[in-house]
Amino acid sequence: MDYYKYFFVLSFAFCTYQCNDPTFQTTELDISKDGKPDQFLHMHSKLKLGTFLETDSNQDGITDDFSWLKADPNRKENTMLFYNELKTKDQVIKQTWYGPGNTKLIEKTDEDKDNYLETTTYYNRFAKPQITKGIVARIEIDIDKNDKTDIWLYPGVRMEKDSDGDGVADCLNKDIMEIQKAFGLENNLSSLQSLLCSKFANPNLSFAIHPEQIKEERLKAIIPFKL
Ligand SMILES: [Ca+2]
Ligand SMILES: [Ca+2]
Ligand SMILES: [Ca+2]
Ligand SMILES: [Ca+2]
Repeated sequence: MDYYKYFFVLSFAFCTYQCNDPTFQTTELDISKDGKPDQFLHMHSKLKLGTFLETDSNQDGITDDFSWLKADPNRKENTMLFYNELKTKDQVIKQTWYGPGNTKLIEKTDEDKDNYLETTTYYNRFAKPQITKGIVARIEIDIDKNDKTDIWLYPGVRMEKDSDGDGVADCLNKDIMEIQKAFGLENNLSSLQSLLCSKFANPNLSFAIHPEQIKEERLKAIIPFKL
């Protein structure tokens, strides 16, 4: 978690710096074409590069979508995304980190809307822009908000759980239908938590403990371990 804090401090310092610096200028865009600007690209005046993009995605006059990027307005196809954050009512509801080629690396979300981003999605190498299917390698959920994963989901394959709270996966459920049903419910966190789980006869078979065991390309996350 220190990584995230470090990143935020850096990002915040960067934003504060650029907002106060006359070498940065803001370009306003009217994406929704209603005559009011709803997107603000903060550009480095000399480099002519966009570094920070704010968007009011729901047209309520308050920006809610923030991207840290490197964007040349004349070569939009070369835009590099680094990080995106979505907010609602001043609460962060989603954070996404990107890698080379704007491939999604990690996404943190608040599924139960309690202002704690308990769900982390780790993407595979197929998570390129515009691709939405087959890109999730695993999902980790920290149900009790102690920064230790309680549930690991490997889509279409298995769920692993930490049943004794030591942060180490110790049991397994491979009933895909049951897992998918629980995951689709509104109270999916508690539904997943209540599913039965069988102790590992051999902990070496755990994907969470031994991601090197994973053979299927789709299930290989770019970042194999919890950050
Ligand atoms: Ca808004
Ligand atoms: Ca939450
Ligand atoms: Ca936990
Ligand atoms: Ca455990």
